[in-house]
Amino acid sequence: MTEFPKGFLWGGATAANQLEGGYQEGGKGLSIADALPGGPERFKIVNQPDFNWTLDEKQYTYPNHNGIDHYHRFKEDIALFAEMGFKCYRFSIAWSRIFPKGDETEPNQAGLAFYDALIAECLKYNIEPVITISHYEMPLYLAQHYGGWKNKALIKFYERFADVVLTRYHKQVKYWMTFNEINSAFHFPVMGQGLVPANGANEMQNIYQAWHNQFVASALAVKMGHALDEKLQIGCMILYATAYSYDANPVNQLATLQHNQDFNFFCGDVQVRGEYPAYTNRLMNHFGFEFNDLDWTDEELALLKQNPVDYIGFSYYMSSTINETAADAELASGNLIGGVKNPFLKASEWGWQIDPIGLRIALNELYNRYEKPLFIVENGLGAIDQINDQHEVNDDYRIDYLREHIEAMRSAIADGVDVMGYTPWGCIDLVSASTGQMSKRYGFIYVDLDDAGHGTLNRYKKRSFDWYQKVIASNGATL
Ligand code: BGP
Repeated sequence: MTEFPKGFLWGGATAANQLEGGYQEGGKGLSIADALPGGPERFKIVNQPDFNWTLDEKQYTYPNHNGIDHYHRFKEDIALFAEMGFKCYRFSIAWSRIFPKGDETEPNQAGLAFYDALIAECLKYNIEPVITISHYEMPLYLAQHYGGWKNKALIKFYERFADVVLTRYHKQVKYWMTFNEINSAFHFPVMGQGLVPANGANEMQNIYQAWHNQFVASALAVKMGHALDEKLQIGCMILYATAYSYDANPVNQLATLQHNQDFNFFCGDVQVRGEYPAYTNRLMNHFGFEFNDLDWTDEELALLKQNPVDYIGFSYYMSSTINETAADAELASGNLIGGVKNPFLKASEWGWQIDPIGLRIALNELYNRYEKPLFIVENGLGAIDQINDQHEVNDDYRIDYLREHIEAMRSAIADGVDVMGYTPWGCIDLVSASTGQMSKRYGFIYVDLDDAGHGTLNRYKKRSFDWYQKVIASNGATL
């Protein structure tokens, strides 16, 4: 049986806006996540033409603001991660804790003090911190007053933010990612880029301009990080969903190829290879513009070329199936990336089609394309868990999901793919990004909190907690 490499980074992943709470404590400014409506309709609401960035308490519902109160309970949470045997812990730094409005020149010391303490707590247990610099949480002020990432001014602001955290933590933190799921803006630019609909639809040209600005900002972070320490590992982070053609019809095969280019690969191609891919104008022409319509300079393109990322971080939850011809194919409702139902796969309660073999394919596709180390920084099953009177959660369905995906990862390693680590998403229950609710849970640790914000906030170990502890202790041999 293929073994996982020595030093394999087993751990778990979270994001500041989904668990910290304390949204106005320690001098933190508001972030876009603080102003997103709660509830399953959040993406519909933000795509209405009249959506704008206000903190409207009527529109806003629990629970983004309080998260799971990790801001006050991080020591308890990290101790539980340590008990599971985590080798690493992926979390993000809330930009608005460090620069409350985003365009200041001096950082907020209280915000830095929080991350000083969080990182120290990880290191106390020999847990390697893995930091996402920006995870769906830019300062709200930058979205309101600058229009989000389509404005080139944000490059400077992000550079300042990245400079502060890289300089402060580079001796303690080796692994970094510049933007969470950068390609997700294709479907929901509001979270990653702070863009709101223009004339009822997000204009694609804005999204590509925003991406270009993010690519430049990311390359600047890579450059700064390597100047501080050439051994720092700074990655990109892609939302990857393996895409299949619905059938052997060449029309669908071509659509699948283009879907892969447009969605799965475009951002990675720029960030890993350091240049815009050959299909860039094919893709942009489809949306009615071309690369030359964007605002870019030769210096920026040179910066991209000189500062590719060191590894590819990616999230993997599901695959998608591409169909352009079969009118009777049923749509895969619920998931945010679309496609049609794949008759060979089961889906989660949210319509995310569960596909461990698709992970093996993803790892092979990404490695064949880039030949750089891969880091699975999100994977997992969102489910409604039941807790009994003894505070037990028997989440065998989650164990099954994770086991099958870890087996697929092992097979990919046997295929020759270089995989650095695995950090399942939401290792402790937290607020869901797509629904803004607590009831969609991923954790090994149950948090007593409901969608209305009621609960003791007590933490309880689920059955998967003991299971994952054994997986890590055996370096993946016991599944
Ligand atoms: C990814 C995000 C995470 C996370 C996860 C699960 O897209 O990077 O922030 O939340 O998906 O999604 P959800 O919470 O919507 O189930």
